[in-house]
Amino acid sequence: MIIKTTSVSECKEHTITDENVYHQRRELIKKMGFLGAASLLSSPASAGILDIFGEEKTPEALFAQNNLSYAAEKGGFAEELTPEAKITSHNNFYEFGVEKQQPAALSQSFKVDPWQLKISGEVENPLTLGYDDLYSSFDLEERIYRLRCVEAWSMVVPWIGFSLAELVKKAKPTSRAKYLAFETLYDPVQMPGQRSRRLGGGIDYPYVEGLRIDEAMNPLALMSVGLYGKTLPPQNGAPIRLVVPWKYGFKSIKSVVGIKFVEKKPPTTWNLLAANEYGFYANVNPAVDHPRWSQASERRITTGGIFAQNRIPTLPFNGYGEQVADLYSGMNLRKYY
Ligand SMILES: Nc1nc2c(c(=O)[nH]1)N[C@H]1C(S)=C(S)[C@@H](COP(=O)(O)O)O[C@H]1N2
Ligand SMILES: [Mo]
Repeated sequence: MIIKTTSVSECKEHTITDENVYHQRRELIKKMGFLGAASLLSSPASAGILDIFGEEKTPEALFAQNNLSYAAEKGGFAEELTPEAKITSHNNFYEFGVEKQQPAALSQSFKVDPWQLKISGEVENPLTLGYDDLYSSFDLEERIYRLRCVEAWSMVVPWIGFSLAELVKKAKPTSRAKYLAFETLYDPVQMPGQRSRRLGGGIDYPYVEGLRIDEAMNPLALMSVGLYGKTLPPQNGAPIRLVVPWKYGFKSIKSVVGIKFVEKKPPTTWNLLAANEYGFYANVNPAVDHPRWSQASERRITTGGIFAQNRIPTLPFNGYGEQVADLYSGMNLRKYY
């Protein structure tokens, strides 16, 4: 078990952190006031998550030990964070309804402990992670990422999670492993969208997604277990979801129960539903419009009201081109949309 603990003193941190980011972090830590309150009030959902000192911890208490300076390490991230209340009330999670407010309303009794995430297929080391393992098997970090939905809205989210690359390394892919096939929980009793075509938007469940193995190994690809310093709320994909910040949001599959290493490109939910509108790659690309709307700009969801304009230009690869463009060199991104 590797947990990155913070040994950096507040003072030293200030000196290495750009002013903007520092204040942003202070804000975040203030919002994380739960650290006192929540960990005292709520009994741990599950006993048995141990930190490096062998002490029993809630996931939130574990998060609090972690180094939250990712944004600073990356040279600062000056964009305004989307407020937590918006990130957790404006969701796409069709298993809990197609309207933006439905997932928050219809998912609150979703049971995430026990959980099993099964890693299988073309690997030397197949493994199954239980609920506790999600928080204690890998080095947790905070990552502040833009999230750009294919519907042309976007947010800035402070995720907590671990690098997907670490999981791939642990699984030890064989030479035949070319893609990762992800699968969301199938549980129509708990997920009303899986029982009703109207609520579920006509998707054939379970929701599935995929990445090429080199995409999965890119350090930006994150398996997220929290946001704003707390465990993920059900509507954001509890207990564990993928976050691929350079791709449209639908690639960031929620409530994952399976990751299978495979030889052939796996089917993906939105591509199955409308192949001419949603490709396998789905890299954010302002130059390639959706057949029914422009992708040149987006509405950034900030502190403004629902009618706030906040229209900003969309960046190639959602602004992460420097880190990921090499993955697609020589590819025609109009054809492989
Ligand atoms: N299983 C599952 N994963 C999903 C979806 C979904 O409907 N089901 N919606 C996707 C879409 S379209 C987006 S934009 C993001 C939204 O994530 P958020 O609600 O945390 O902002 O989740 C993605 N992951
Ligand atoms: Mo989306």
